[in-house]
Amino acid sequence: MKRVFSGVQPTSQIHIGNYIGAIKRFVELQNDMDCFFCIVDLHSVTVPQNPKELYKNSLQLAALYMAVGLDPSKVTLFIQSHVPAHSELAWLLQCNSYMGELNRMTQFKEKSLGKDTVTTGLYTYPVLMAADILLYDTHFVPVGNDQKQHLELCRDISIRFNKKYGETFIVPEPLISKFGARIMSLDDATNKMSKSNENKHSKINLLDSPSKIKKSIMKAVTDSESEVRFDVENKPGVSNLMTIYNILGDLPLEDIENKYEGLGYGAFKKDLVEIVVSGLEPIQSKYEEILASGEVEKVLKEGADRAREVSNEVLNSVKKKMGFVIL
Ligand code: ATP
Ligand code: LTN
Repeated sequence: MKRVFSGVQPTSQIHIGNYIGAIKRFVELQNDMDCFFCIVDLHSVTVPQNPKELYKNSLQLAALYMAVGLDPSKVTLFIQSHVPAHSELAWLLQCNSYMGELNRMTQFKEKSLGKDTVTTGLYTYPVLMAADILLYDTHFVPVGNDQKQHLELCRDISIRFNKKYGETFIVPEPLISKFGARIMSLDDATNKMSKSNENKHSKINLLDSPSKIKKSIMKAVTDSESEVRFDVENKPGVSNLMTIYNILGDLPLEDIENKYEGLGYGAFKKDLVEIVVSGLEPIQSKYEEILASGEVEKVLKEGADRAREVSNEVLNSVKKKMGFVIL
């Protein structure tokens, strides 16, 4: 069975961009592949975190993974910091990657822009991500479009390591959807929907109330026309809302255009509110059920046990190849 690995940071709330671009795809893959889905808490501390919030968000993300339909009997769900091999391989890979290639990472440039101080962890973030992936002999990595460059770096590092020390790593392939891999911010359709955007109406979180969802969608930027038409270049706001409608409402773009011909944005947005609210409702009630059941910790413990077992084998083979003494 082919292996899949992906991770989401337990920072803030999970939004529909994370869901459509990544997590929804995890659910689709779980029946056909051996999947590892990680809560990447080590990545989240590359920028300042409130410890209490980090703790709460990590368990919340585990419950959400299950609420969207990931089945712990089929997939391995775990927290990155529970598996020390991630930090260990990250160090070994840091010694096999170059500042020149990290300097090119656009996410680092964006996240450090205008900051007085930036952690070295934020700089080496992509190498830890490469370690996450390579530790599990991963074939496929489902992610949103913003992670494309990090995946390319991971491939480069693995190919270079294999050349230098002999075949060690499987070179992973990104799985990035042709459609929906970059959901845009509701308040500015030129930027991606992002957890770190402080405007709460820029995004829809999976656990948002119906009234919050309604407000955010009704406020969402469109344009001065009134035609519901998919045209990313000239109508980025409307096209973004149509993408969400298409994926959560399961209606082809052409049918959406026909349905709202002559009706304007008001009717379209009103229906989109319904679609999003009813799409998130089952996730929200399952989430409450899972939290109440108290099974999250047990699932994470079992997940970490399996993850440790699989990753230790790869870590040991890397150490052997590099010449470390293993007793
Ligand atoms: P931030 O923007 O604050 O760094 P984030 O929203 O990107 O955070 P992550 O935990 O870093 O959140 O991302 C989890 C997954 O969601 C990744 O696979 C990422 O590519 C995907 N993703 C993030 N934002 C979007 C988006 N707007 N559209 C589609 N996929 C997204
Ligand atoms: N950098 C990713 C999160 C992440 C990840 C991974 C994704 C960390 N390790 C391994 C896929 C595979 C992000 O979403 N910002």
